Amino acid sequence: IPDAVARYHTHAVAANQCCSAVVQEIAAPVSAVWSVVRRFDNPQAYKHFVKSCHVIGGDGAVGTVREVHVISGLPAGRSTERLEILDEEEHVLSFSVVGGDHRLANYRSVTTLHSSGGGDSSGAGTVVVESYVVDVPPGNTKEDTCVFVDTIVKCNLQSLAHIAENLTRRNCINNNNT
Ligand code: A8S
Repeated sequence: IPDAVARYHTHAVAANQCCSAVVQEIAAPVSAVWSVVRRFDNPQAYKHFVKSCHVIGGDGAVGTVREVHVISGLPAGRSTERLEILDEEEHVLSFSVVGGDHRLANYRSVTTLHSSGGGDSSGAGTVVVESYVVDVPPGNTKEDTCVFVDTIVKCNLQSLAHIAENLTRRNCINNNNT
């Protein structure tokens, strides 16, 4: 296991909490994936469950708070989230849930990007690791909670892959033309 993975994805998990991780391979360089992930103010760029997002405090640095509204049909309307880590060198973003009307109390996630594949830039890809810890809602099991959250995170990371891969394809066309 790379150092960075152990460092960022080792969580303290209390008895009433559950913890899991999702890994997604993306056929695009880390720079392209990071350009999407780093935008704490714009999660709707790849999270399809997010209807809108407004920064309600902070200047984009750690401590910035956003209010996310989710699409209808989910057991939630909004979520208030605080930026915990934004490391532009190591490509790490972490946020925690500090409020909202949903059932994922004390949710915290960490997303890290790792370059994979070919030594040359053309074949370079990215491995995304996203882990989280969350309180198990009263009346639910750890298993059910993890299935629910894993499903959301997998959707988000698959969508992230499509977007970053499309960005990369467009750049290739531009580079070949100039
Ligand atoms: C993320 C991850 C998650 C978001 C969950 C798990 C959420 O936005 C949705 C439904 C809920 O019930 C909880 O990276 C909450 O955004 C889609 C509103 C927090």
